[in-house]
Amino acid sequence: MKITTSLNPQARDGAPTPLSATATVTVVVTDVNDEPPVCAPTSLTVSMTLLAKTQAPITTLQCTDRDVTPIFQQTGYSIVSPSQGMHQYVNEISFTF
Ligand SMILES: [Ca+2]
Repeated sequence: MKITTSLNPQARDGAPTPLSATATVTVVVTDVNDEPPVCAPTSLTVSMTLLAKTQAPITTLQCTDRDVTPIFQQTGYSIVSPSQGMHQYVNEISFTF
């Protein structure tokens, strides 16, 4: 995202018959990655029976990012706990049994 706007400030002297000049100031506001992904819910507890189908999804976790620029909105998922050795960064995540 890039927002551009222009201002035209005027300078005027203090003479009885003032003289003035103007200038153009262009302000460019660019987006930064200032929004972290947000997951809803932030915690999931899933119960399943031993008769559950294998390879079937048992839950879905969806996270969003409020940044405007597409590259700052992309979310990836990794499992960081309790399997501390497993830090795989993927574009989507699903849990299957
Ligand atoms: Ca972001």
